[in-house]
Amino acid sequence: MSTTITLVQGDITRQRADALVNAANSSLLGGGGVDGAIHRRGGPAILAECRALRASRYGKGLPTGRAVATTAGDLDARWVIHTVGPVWSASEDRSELLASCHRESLRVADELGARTIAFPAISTGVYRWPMDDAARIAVETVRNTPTAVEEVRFVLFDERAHAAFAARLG
Ligand code: AR6
Repeated sequence: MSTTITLVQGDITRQRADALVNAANSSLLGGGGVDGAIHRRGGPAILAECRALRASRYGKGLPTGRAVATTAGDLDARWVIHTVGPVWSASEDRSELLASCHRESLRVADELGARTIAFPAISTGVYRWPMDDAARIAVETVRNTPTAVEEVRFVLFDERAHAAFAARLG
């Protein structure tokens, strides 16, 4: 089964998909950007499951580059897959961690049986990763990761992000 990569410009919390990926932080307890929007629109059930994860498997938080699923609450999806992107660093190459976010999210999606998944541009907001480089890593990683997911949809918030991903998709 081959995976189709699609792009849309918009708000990821308005998307319908089996799984929506959240650009979370290690605490799993919310934040700004995509994370804030997902918890706002998804309602308290998501945070309740995140708190349970912190009380059990992830007492020290979810490590950077890893992914874990919860309910999607009131969102038009079955699951939210929370992943923690790396903070951009000019002095240290953290690309492998950003690639890992995409690989691990797809691995979790496969475990769940998700066939459609929507990703935001992980790490390109509060975590300051340059958009063109993030688009390169995201698209290359999805292309190179074997998965049963049929559609990987990148949901880009603005025209600049959409153009960066479109350029990489070719
Ligand atoms: N839908 C799609 N994309 C969005 C949305 C949305 N509703 N809102 C923002 N973006 P960010 P990060 C874009 O900051 O850089 C949080 O506080 C945004 O323009 O959400 O991985 C977490 O709790 C940018 O291009 O995630 C963490 O502490 C991209 O999504 C930290 O931010 C990612 O921006 C994670 O930072």
